[in-house]
Amino acid sequence: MPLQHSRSRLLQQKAEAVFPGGVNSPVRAFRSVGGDPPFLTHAEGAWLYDEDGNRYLDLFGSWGPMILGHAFPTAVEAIRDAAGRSASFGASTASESQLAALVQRCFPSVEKLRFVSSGTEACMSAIRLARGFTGRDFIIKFEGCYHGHSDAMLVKAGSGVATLGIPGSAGVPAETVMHTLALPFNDLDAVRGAFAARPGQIACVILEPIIGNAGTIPPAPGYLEGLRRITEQHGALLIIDEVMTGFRVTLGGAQRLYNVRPDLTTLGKIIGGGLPCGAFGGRADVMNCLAPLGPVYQAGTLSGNPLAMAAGIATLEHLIANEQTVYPQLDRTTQAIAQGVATIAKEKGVTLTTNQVGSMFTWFFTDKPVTDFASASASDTVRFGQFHRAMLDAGVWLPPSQFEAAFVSTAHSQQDVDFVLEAARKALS
Ligand code: HOZ
Repeated sequence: MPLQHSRSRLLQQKAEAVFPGGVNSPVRAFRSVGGDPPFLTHAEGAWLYDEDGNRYLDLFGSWGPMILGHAFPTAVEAIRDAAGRSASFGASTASESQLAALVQRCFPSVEKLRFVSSGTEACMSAIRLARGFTGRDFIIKFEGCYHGHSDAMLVKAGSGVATLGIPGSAGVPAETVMHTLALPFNDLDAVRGAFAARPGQIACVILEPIIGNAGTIPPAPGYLEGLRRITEQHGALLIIDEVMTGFRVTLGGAQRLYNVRPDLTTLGKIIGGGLPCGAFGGRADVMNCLAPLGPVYQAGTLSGNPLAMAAGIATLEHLIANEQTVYPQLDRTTQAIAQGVATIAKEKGVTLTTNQVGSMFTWFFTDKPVTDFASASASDTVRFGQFHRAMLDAGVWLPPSQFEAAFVSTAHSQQDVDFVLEAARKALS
């Protein structure tokens, strides 16, 4: 029997009167999967609760930050404690340096950093910095990678842009993106070609090292190392966007997993323990180009916000102290879910390609390997929508788009794995 969403439906109608599409971020409207977006009241551990009294096993983790599950006790306590001392100062606090030290412990390539309020800001600032440092205008990004919604990045982007089939956003002047080169992912020849065509003009290459915003797509063996070599040869910076993968696929992100040292790294999601926070950082000589030391401007009233710092510190301290148990556990749970459902699909004659790296994964409805945005887009997204609705009805909340990664947390238990497999048996019937 389908779940009842009458209160959520009413709230959605009210929301549509004030928010475009009834939402404050487009993919939340469930347009590409259909059905009513449930309105949530609270969450605990791996479970989400909605206005109609339904509960759902959470496989999207607020799009990535909730690696320890919802309402993780020490994070809640840290946020409460910080809030009692003021929600914002707009001035320096010791907590900023404390979180910075934890970030540096996980990411040795981050010699200096800046906190910002979102992944969008982190990527936008890193690109400006790369341009300022090199004195060059062109940037290379990859099709299906999403680096936030700043103008220069809205070219062949993943996430909501891919979900809604928007080729590039209206409102972005052609002049703003004329220096953005969007190339196919996992194709080093395309990158070599772009550098050959524009010698001395390309400031940086930015990428999601494991794409999450076109569904999960890992890098081919040698791809990241190849990008490192090419950027070095041409005096361009390599920016690894670890907004999704940072503290997720290993404590030190994808750069540790694949042993590649970028010039700059962007971070978000887990770094703020669920509160709005991002960061960008890397080589000290590059970071020293930022104002007030250098000519590249970047600022923010809520940068280094004390609540976000407190939640980030509590989260990273837990991950660092428990690294040896947390990451193997996340891998095992995710493997059991991702491969378990793949096996059920096979038994039922449903063709699935399952991409998984650590605790991020995606089921694509295709029999072909998914290695780039073209192959992700060729999968059956209508079938994904049907699957999404059936899983939601069976009590499992997947990301509401084929072009978003699913995330598992440390709060997911063996019973939760069994619950997902049972739901999939129904959904794939
Ligand atoms: N860009 C986010 C994940 N890729 C989606 C954010 C949201 O809709 O809340």
